[in-house]
Amino acid sequence: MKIIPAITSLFVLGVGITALADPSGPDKRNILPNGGFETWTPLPDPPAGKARPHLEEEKMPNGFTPSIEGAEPDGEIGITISPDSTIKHEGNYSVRIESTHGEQVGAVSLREVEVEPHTRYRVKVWMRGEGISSFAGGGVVLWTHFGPEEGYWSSPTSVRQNYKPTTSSGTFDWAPYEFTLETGADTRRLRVILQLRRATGTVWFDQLEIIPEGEADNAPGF
Ligand SMILES: [Ca+2]
Repeated sequence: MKIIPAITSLFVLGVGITALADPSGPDKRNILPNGGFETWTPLPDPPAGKARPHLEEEKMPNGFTPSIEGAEPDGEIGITISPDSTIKHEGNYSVRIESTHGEQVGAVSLREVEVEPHTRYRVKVWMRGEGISSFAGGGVVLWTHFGPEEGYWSSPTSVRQNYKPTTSSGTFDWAPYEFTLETGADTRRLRVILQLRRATGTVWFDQLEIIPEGEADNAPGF
């Protein structure tokens, strides 16, 4: 009859370990490499005729691409993307998007990550903002795109969704922002886009994570 106290102790130990885990630290279930923006690599020149944000030393975080809307290649580029080793939430760097042009949209986009169909994922990112003034519904906006195969963006089955955190303008300290999404029957790829949209000011992102949380409610059998 000594088994019951043994089970109880294990249970208490388990709860203790959970309570000690740092809730702002990384989640072990995260499937996204370099979501902490720790490693950066120089990019080749952009294709002719395509505008690109200013990049510090032409570098981007590995696995991410830069984009700009509302700019001509030979016109004013008001978006700058850089690593920040001073203002960061975890590790050695965050990624910073600065805008001096309120009609442009600057983005750091995850290329693609493999995901499972009929699965619920939590997308979580830490954000900080300084002096963000937005126009025409802009500010900090996050997007997800998912679809069946590599390069699916133009596919009719591609699913696009946008999320606007309540702290998407003004000045705010590091805070986590998260949402969940459920993949469909044929979803195999997911992209996450971090935007500073039609705004001036600066936003920092760090510790972007994509965390699988089990079967989606839309799975067969529900
Ligand atoms: Ca980091």
